[in-house]
Amino acid sequence: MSQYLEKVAGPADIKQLTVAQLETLAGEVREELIRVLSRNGGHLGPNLGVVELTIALHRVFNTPRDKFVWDVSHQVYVHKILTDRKNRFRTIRQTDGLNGFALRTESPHDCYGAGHAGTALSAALGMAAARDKKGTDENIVCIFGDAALTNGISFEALNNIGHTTKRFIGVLNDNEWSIAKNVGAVSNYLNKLITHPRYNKLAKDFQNFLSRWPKGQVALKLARKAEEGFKGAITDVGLRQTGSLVDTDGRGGYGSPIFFEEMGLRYLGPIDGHDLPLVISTLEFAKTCDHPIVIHLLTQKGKGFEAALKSPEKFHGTGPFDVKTGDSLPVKAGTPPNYQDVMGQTMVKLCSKDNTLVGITAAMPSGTGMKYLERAMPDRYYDVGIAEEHAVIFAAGMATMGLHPVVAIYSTFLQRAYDCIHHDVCLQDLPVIFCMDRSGLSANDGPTHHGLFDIAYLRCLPNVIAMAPKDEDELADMMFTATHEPHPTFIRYPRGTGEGVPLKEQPQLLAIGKVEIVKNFSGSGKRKVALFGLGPMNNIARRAAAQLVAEGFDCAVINPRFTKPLDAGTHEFFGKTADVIVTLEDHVLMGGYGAAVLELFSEKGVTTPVIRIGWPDQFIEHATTQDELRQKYGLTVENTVAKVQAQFAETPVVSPKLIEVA
Ligand SMILES: Cc1ncc(C[n+]2csc(CCOP(=O)(O)OP(=O)(O)O)c2C)c(N)n1
Repeated sequence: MSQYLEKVAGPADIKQLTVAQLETLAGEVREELIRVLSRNGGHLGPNLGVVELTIALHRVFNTPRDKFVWDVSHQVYVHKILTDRKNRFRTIRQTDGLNGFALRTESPHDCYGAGHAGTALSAALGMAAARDKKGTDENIVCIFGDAALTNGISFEALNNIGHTTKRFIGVLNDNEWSIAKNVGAVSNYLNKLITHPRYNKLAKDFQNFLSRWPKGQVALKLARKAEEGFKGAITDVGLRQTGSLVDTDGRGGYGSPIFFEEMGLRYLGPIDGHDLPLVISTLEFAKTCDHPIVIHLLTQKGKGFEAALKSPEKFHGTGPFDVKTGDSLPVKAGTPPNYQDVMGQTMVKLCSKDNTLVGITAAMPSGTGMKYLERAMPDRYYDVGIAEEHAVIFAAGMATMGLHPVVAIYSTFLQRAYDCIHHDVCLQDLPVIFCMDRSGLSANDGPTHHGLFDIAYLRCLPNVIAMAPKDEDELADMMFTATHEPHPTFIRYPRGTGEGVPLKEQPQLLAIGKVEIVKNFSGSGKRKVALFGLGPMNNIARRAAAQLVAEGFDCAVINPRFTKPLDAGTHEFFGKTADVIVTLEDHVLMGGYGAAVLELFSEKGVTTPVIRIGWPDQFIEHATTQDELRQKYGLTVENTVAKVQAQFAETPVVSPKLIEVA
């Protein structure tokens, strides 16, 4: 039974509690997070790490008037609980429930939506600039993780802050982890800041100093004084860092906050992000600053839950788990492998035979399956951080030197690198292989994560070869085929488990731009339906065909394999021999595979009706399962069958083509 959480109906209630009561509240919030996420799954580790920070933010600031902008916003669960959504928290990531990210339509306390990394600093700076222009005085607080600093956009924003506004509060939530361990020079730099012995001492002094004082003007004044002394000392160390001080890692000395200072931000920290009174005092202090400021908080991902502390990567985003042990719920025997595992294992297999191949991930070694390569052949593996644009151009550079890079990026995150795909890879016709995981729905995550646009954004680019496997074995074939291509190749495949087909020992080469005819017309003379089921939708096409055959139709099922180049001959042939064509795709209809078929038919003068099954022209919400959304939007066997039936109900019983066949 919670003592305080029950009584907190909104941020105003947080302001009524003492610091000791808020500390108890922090424990209750953690219990609620663990309880709900053990059932629903979600971003447990990141949220356990920001409990004190979020309480402190709501203690010091007043949303919705003040604005909190969260990077990625996967760590907003505590904010949701403390604002106006506590009673609905148990519905998070479920159908009709709360979204797992900040969502403007969900609450006035969510001033900016996200799901992709690296956007918060720019958005918050835009808000600050707008505020300054309007002459209002709300506080804009940007909360961003250490991994957000591996992202280019964050740096573009940092570059602008100093000369754009005088009032900007950045909170760097540094837990040393991205999803996997954070990578690169920025991560090293932040570590150096933390490990400086003198700096730690000063930070401790500073913490002790602040925590001794009650809230209020005196504390604020002294806080400022302390901060000034602290900063001066550190700057001094920074200037002398090539001197007698010993390097922490032998690669360039201790860190100094000069980097932030030169960017025009006052730097304060690092401070213990779980020391609630200290975080509150520091934020109070930041509120009074008439200069952009960044507060460097050290937090622990998974704080308060042993299993999450032990396995930060697993609990970054977890499925349901056992609260006592932290173990994931057992997978049913016979469950097919995940696409990402097949991709990772195939990568290792291909790399062991072809030493021009290398693998690149943008901070998603587990999510994409690149972790298999990391383990098996670390010298062939690159994690570039949350830096999709860089990943693509980096691959382009490698390709010019004779390597054959495989870039594994979720379809939705690849959107960010569109210009790099166009300008660097396709325009130069470089042999980069793109493995686009999560093409299709990411049901629990929702619209920020659904990968429903890649066919449209790729098929208009020259030199592209774009494929979609109907099952996990064909994914391996497509990867193998791509390694033989001197052009950019893109393979889209869904989240989750495959079809359960056996995996061949050796993947086979596919003919570029050729379909697979899964089942041809029987020649029975009945009404002819040709179903083109792309990727995982081929399964639905096959099942719909079986039902239609039982209802008296003659069905062909085609696995298109390629969305570019289209197999023009086979599409035209079926277009001219069938009474109805059905295209099925796990993609938006606009600009997608079905649209490509319509364009082709228009060029070839094929007038056969085409039923297109796919996602409508709207952003698709989140839901508990993919199946629920497919049911709702008609990407199902039943709807396919019903549409075919309706088509024939609208056309004469005996079509001209039936007469021809007869
Ligand atoms: C553009 C983009 N690429 C990849 C991701 C996947 N992703 C979600 S959270 C995350 C790590 C975030 O780390 P950090 O900002 O340090 O926050 P933490 O989870 O450690 O609190 C990544 C890589 C994403 N959301 N957006």
